[in-house]
Amino acid sequence: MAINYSEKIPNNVDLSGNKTLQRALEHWQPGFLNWWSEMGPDESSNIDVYLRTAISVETDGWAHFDYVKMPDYRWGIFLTPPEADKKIGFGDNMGQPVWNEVPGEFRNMLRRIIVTQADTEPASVEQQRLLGLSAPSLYDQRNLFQVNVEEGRHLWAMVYILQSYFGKDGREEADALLERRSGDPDKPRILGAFNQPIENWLDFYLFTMFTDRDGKYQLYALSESGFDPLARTTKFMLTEEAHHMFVGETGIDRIVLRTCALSKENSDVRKAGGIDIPTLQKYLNLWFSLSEDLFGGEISSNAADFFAAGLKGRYKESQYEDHRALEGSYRMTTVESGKVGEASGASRDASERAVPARMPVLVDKDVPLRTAMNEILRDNYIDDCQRAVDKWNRTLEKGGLSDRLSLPHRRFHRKQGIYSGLHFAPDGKPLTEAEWQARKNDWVPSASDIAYVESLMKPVTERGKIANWIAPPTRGINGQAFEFEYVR
Ligand code: BYC
Ligand code: FE
Ligand code: FE
Repeated sequence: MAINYSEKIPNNVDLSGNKTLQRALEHWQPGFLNWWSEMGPDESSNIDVYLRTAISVETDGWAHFDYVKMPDYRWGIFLTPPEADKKIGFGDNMGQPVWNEVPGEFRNMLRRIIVTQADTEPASVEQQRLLGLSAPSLYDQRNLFQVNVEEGRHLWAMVYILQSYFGKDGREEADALLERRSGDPDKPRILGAFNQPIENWLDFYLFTMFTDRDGKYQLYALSESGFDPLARTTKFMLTEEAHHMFVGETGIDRIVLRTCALSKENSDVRKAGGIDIPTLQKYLNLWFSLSEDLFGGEISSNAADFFAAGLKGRYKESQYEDHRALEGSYRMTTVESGKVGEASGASRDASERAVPARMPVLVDKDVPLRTAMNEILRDNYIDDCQRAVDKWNRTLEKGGLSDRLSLPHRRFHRKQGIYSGLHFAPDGKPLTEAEWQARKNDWVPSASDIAYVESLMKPVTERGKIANWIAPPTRGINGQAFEFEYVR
């Protein structure tokens, strides 16, 4: 499974042995490079970045570090090795040999999953396009670029599958991936969070913390797939994903650490040029809720079909005993049909009485297990996010601040699923529209919060120096010091 770097497209899938595919991918490559120069990191084509490149797919020692100009990065196709006699591990086809071709009856479903996954990769690069110009340090700038080139490689990973297994449709989908644009009203990216602007480095750390972490859970679920090429490619993507989440989780921790230090200089952290914890909490509320939406509806027949077919499993399917999930149910809090009821009690002013202030009525319900697969994956995800929040809170405690961060309730600020279109407080309490309007600036970033955070985003490009609002990392990349010239 050695990676062949002597070819135009580095790969460990014997691309030169499949001329048709090789031609199709070589045909797509210039389009990708055009897209990268147009939509990739701004003003970055001529700088040297200390990047890691995959040299083998084995878990130990797969990475090589060196200075690379990003347009010269060797984007390629890397799959983990096939396992002998591998069987489908869940769903209706459990126990049958895994597929190495697309099963005809599941073709549309599978294409849709792969296209959705693929679309997020270039989207995130587009969203992060301008951040390099305001990086708080060379170390952070380098990490941003590392994430960007690897998301580009994830696009390659999915395009390889589309072009290898989906014929003409696959080639058309591969082209369309380079045509959609994050946030474009006419040709937007597919999923909500990938059309949301990432305007500053606080957005970036929270995105890599929360949104890339959705990627982790989705990729884990796809790495269980009975369609083996998808399982093998997502497994390797996961090894790259770990660094993206590291950047986000430690980025927030370093902000928290710095805020603790600044609060000793001035109890008003903003006056000391830092990011106060209430502002951080609002940004956290925003990105966590946007990322929760990426798991789809709580009750989903799509998810049930994906599971039944054996295309998309659960997180670490082997942790479960029953891999068919035909029996059993999942208890969740839903919104009563008709969705909203009269607001109860309390005096309301005339304007609100004219339009009755209505709020959601909650009711617990058992749903068939297979239809709850999105929610089950979201549960795993929320536990993982909580672990990180607990860690940040230990940093706050050690730093002598009494503020604490928390995840908002899963009902808060949702745009997908059963809670969408309704209003809930961060603790999950139902709200009327008027209550939400009155309080929302306390819960998600207001225009003045955004302007304040924006005012901090001044680039620091000197070796060993860092912006005032964030602490340096405890160690550098690949054993290098923080002072290392990560970008030149
Ligand atoms: N925004 O049954 P439902 C990553 C649509 S991140 C907009 O509830 P389903 C990365 C849905 O498509 C990981 N639309 O949902 C991170 C459906 O549309 P139609 C990406 C949404 O299908 C950082 C309708 O609502 N990978 O890798 O069970 C940087 C009702 O659907 C959204 C994947 O997502 C939304 N948030 O599940 C770089 C894996 N949510 O049919 C990269 C592949 C739902 O009415 N995707 N809809 O037109 C899937 O497995 C599923 O499609 C989803 C949704 C989990 C996304
Ligand atoms: Fe990715
Ligand atoms: Fe990622």
